[in-house]
Amino acid sequence: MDMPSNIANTSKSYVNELYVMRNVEGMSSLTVVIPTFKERDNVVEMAMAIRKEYPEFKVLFMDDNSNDGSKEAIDALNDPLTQMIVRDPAKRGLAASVLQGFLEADTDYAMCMDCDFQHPLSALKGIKDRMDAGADLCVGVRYSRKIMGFKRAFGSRVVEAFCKIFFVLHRRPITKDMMSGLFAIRCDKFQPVIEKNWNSFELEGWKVLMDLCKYTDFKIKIDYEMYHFNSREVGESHLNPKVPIMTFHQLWGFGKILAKMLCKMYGINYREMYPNE
Ligand SMILES: Nc1nc2c(ncn2[C@@H]2O[C@H](COP(=O)(O)OP(=O)(O)OP(=O)(O)O)[C@@H](O)[C@H]2O)c(=O)[nH]1
Ligand SMILES: [Mg+2]
Repeated sequence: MDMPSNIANTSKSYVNELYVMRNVEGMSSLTVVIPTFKERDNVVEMAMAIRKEYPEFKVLFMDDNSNDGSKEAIDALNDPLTQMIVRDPAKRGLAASVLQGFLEADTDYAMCMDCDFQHPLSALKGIKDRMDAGADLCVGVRYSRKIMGFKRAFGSRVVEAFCKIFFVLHRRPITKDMMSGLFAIRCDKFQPVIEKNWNSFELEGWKVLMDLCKYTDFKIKIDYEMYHFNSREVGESHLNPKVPIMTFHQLWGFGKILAKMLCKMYGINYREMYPNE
């Protein structure tokens, strides 16, 4: 394929060559939003793996001030479709990172996924195809959670079932995997919802999909893509006792009572977590 000389001369880096060779005529329609905290050992591998499989996707890392060289490593790739935004340390939060990334996206769709390869890259194609076919929201659904270990997988199922009951009672939409960290949205439909409800979201929480279902004010066309969930190979898990507390806190009034009870159990100060209540 002949490359326009002005583009061919811009960079000799591997990623840029891939970009030029395979994407020069295409426009990105999807941004992969990846929240990161201390993922130095994964970011470059992730950026390059996505670029290789999906030359036209934009990649947006939303980093919570890791200060571990992640930003420098991503900048050094010199990939025009990949960037890392380092967030305000005072506003740290996994959900805040994902939601801000969704607002930053200037493509038709935005998808979130983790940076530790637990979500297989092969699933991204199916999700994108389903969005192209007209879905507002496509949720990646894990075939099995066994890889998390029996206790955690069981806990995840029980908490999810519990959350679903609350959503049904409050007449809010549910999805097959409410806890999934792999899903895509239509930006034109969801960005206004995020802007309007920013202060109501559980911004430090982890269950972003659940909050989007909670606050969305239109009938969502939902589709699903099944995938095999992997285990984290490199880097450290960030899971901590505050995660289930924040998940319960998303469940309206009764959920907040449960969150307070969990705080007592774990010896965590609820008032410090939610000073405005
Ligand atoms: N921006 C941001 N990203 C975070 C934060 N905490 C975790 N992450 C990222 O969110 C993603 C999911 O975190 P993980 O630690 O993998 O959580 P998990 O998948 O539930 O746990 P494991 O199964 O043990 O890996 C990863 O890409 C993390 O780097 C945070 O406070 N801010
Ligand atoms: Mg993980």
